[in-house]
Amino acid sequence: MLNRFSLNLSLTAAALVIISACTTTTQATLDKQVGLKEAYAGKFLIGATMNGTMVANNNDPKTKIVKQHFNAATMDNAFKWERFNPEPGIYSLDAPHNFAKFTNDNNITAIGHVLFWHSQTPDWVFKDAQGNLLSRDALLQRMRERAQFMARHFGDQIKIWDVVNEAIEDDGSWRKSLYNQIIGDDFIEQAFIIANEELPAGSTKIYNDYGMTRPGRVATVIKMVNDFKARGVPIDAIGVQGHWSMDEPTIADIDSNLSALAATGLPLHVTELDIDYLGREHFFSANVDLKKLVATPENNPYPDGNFPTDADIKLGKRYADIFNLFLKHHQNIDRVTFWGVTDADSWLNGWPVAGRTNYPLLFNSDASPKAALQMVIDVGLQH
Ligand code: 9MR
Repeated sequence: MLNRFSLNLSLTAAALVIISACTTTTQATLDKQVGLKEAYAGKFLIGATMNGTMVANNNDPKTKIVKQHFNAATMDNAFKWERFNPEPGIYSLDAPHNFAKFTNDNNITAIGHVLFWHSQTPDWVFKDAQGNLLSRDALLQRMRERAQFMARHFGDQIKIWDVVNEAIEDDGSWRKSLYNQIIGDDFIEQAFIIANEELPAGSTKIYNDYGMTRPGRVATVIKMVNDFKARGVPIDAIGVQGHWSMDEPTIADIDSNLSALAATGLPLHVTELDIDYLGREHFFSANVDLKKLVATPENNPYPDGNFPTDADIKLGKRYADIFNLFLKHHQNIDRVTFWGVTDADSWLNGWPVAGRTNYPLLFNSDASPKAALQMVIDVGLQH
């Protein structure tokens, strides 16, 4: 899908890389460095997750990184039910409004994360004033009101939504969340019907999950999507989170997984990419409810924030392999979003081992670029 515009950009970008390679790394050089978004122009959007501090301050170094490198953005927590609407009738809208303004001002595609998720949802959502669990109809109505509120306040700016997050277990069974217990096994279907009726026409509605290479989960996702399409249940895209580590899943597994998901005919969004450099101990998943392990010198080798260059290059190679694969599938991939901007923002500093200093993203904690950043940009420029 390389058009003349993106070719020109790539050539300009390549020239800038050569210029920057010939000079010392001054701030001016960094500012001129070709952005990730230019390196992948014409292939897919490149996004990052932002937080409330970043969207409130245009001069935050991380905000500047977003403007330079990314053309899509997602808030990490601000739209989750717990943050957004912690009690009935109480809304926390500063960060969401700042996000809408920031993305609009900077021509960045805004992603809504997330309408319905079993986690980070306050108890009151599922209960009546007496503390009893709601009926199916009452919960569906509450979900509808949330979608209506989003449409009313953010419909002009946010046109892509993670509608349901993580509702399928590793073994492919429906997660027995309160949504599932109260509504039944058609919870996901009902969520998409409501989102379709309430969000602005043309909004992209995504089913989003982690561990998409797990055979049980991917089989259910594919079956569900095909069933939805056959029965006219409105779903528009599949979100592959991409919380991966250095060796899991393998490139071959990701490759066949992307092919299998794309065979549904829906576009794919890689929604939450990061590479857990330090590893997952004995399990592989992004289930935040799992028991946390303890940091030790063995599993926390760089506690002071100094990531050695050879490790940085290893990380860059892993990312380069993954981005080469994304390019192979680019006709089916609409967006690739990193879950954070710098290492300091990553949830992987707290999971699965509490208190580790992890190095999963392309920018160091002080907002300086890693070697891995240029390696990912180079992959884009070579295509
Ligand atoms: O990045 C989010 C982190 O700040 C929160 O503490 C955490 C709580 O669950 O959620 C993180 O984001 C998650 C996302 O919303 C859904 N997929 C897994 C992400 C990482 O846990």
